[in-house]
Amino acid sequence: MQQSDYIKLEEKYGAHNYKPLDVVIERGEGVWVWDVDGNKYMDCLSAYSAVNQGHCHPRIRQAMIDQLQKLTLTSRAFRNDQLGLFYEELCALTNSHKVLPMNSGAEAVETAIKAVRKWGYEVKGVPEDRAEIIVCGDNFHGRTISIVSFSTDLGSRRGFGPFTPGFKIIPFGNAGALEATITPNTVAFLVEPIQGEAGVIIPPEGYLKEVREICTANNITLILDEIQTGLGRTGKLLAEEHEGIEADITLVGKALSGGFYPVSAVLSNTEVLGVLRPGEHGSTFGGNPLACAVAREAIKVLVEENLIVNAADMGQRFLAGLERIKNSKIKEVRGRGLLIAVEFKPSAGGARKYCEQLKENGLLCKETHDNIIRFAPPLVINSEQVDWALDRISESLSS
Ligand code: IF1
Repeated sequence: MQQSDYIKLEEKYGAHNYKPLDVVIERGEGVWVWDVDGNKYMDCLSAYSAVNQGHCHPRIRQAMIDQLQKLTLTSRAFRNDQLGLFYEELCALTNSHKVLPMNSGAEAVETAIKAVRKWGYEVKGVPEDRAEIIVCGDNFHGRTISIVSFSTDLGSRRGFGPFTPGFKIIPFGNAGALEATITPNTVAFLVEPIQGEAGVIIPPEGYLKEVREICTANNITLILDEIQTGLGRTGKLLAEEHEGIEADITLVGKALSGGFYPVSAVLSNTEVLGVLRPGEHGSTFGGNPLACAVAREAIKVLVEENLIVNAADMGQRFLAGLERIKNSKIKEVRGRGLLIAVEFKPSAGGARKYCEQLKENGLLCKETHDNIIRFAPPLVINSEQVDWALDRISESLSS
């Protein structure tokens, strides 16, 4: 089959809820992927930070194969020999007390919303059904009805009402706005340490520290959504470390499995998760032995192959190289670790055409919000590969 045949099938039978680049990938290894015609590309999106460990990492693949031979799913009606070890290793890595395992990132977000609401009613004393959660404009936390209920992106919410109540929206990066929006019914503040989908929006220095203090002073749960920024992406295990704070609830997903399997988790440094009792929350696949075996190895690879420090070092190299590109249409280059964005001025006519050019040049990336290209290669990238990418980006982006 030709690439065009695969594309025709997708167009004919698939819902059109995406507008992908027309590249049909059949194999991946490390930072590289190959299309069905054998063309090789560097993946600078990493499946939105789900393959931080690189495509088809051999150690994670082997752990999955080994577990596949034994046991894949028991449901949580019974126990299994991987779940407790997954809990222990994830808690040790993130200094957490409790874990609630789910599958997708959105499910982890929804779980956190349920837990903090219940904590509000049972512990904080908020009147039933009056819990308020504060979120930020330009947030991205997933695509369920409750989550898009507090999205400010019209494209994510138009036509999906009626929406879930109980959310208040404030500007990102403004700690004063948080303080001013708190009421006695506020149970949590949910925020991304760096807004990924919004275009790698980095808050002012000290913002997360201020937010942490405000939440503590007002007995409000700080929920950090690290589903995209976590697990080494920004050059720290968790992005919260850049400001030396600890969230009350941390959400992880994506690279938690190295891209082999949907695995997410809600991590709690307080007893917020303690309010959930048997039968009150769950999921068929949440915490299944295959997911846990894969995640345990994915975490080990992240730590033992020093991918977090590598992300910091290679991110600096990547950012410095991008800043040297001469193109009057570039508005800003920004990033932390290997979560990097190039924002174009509106006069540039949009970022998509640069993504198309970069594809022709052997590099895959994706535009976000029309004028921004996000560069987020797997954290296994080495300096030669960074320089290879910079050569091609410079070629494609230089005016
Ligand atoms: C798509 C981007 C979008 C996330 C954060 C929760 C979730 C995500 C910070 C939900 C998921 C994915 C979803 C995917 C594209 C990608 C994405 F931000 F990464 F670029 F959409 F905005 N919190 N982000 O980034 O996790 O349920 O998807 O496992 O929807 O197209 P999920």
